[in-house]
Amino acid sequence: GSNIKISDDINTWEEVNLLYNSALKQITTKIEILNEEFQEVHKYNPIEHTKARLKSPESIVKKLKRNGYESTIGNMVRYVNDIAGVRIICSFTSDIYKIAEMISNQKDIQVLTVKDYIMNPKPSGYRSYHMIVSLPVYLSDRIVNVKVEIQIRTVAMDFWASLEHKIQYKFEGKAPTHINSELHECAKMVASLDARMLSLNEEILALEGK
Ligand code: 0O2
Repeated sequence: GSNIKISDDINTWEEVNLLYNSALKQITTKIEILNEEFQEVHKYNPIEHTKARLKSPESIVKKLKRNGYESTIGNMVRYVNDIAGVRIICSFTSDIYKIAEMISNQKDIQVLTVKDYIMNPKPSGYRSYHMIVSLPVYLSDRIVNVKVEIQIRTVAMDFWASLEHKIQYKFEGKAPTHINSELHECAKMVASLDARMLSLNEEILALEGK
């Protein structure tokens, strides 16, 4: 209607909470619908499971501080891209790209950035596909575009990332060299496991004539 004003103005912590939580609900539903549709058409689930979380106020403030920004609502909205975060876990690397494409094709979703840490793993060995997207949240008097970070990874990548995260947390990011190189070795094994599982699955699909 004529009353609708598109604005990215978010002024209070309560508004941050409300808007990012709404964005999380919307993206979660969208992903669920895409998964169900995919299941209908292709007779298999590309998504193993999904986790959604809002970043805690403490973590948001910590991240702003780490990047040299004052803790204001404006800075949170501008510089913290993962206040709302969804993690999508799937079986095969090929599913990751299918899911990413389905999400990008949604008319009301705008993809702001993509980081493909599968093609280009992080120095730690970390692999995952990251997208920052923006989607509109409809309030009573305005539409606010809200950012959501989507991480898409295989079960094996998730297994690795969970342990690595736990280890880095324990050592406050300064783990002993032998642990880091062991983790890096494991990351390579995960990549090769993913590749072998994928080709095994493709061979089976070919036999089934799919
Ligand atoms: P948490 O606790 O998961 O929320 P930045 O977001 O500023 O760190 P960038 O480049 O904007 O940096 O974001 P990036 O690297 O695309 O994504 C950051 C997020 O990806 C992290 O969030 C982690 O969830 C995950 N991630 C990135 N690198 C690694 C890694 O080496 N190991 C593991 N286990 N996870 C990683 P946060 O906010 O750092 O942490």
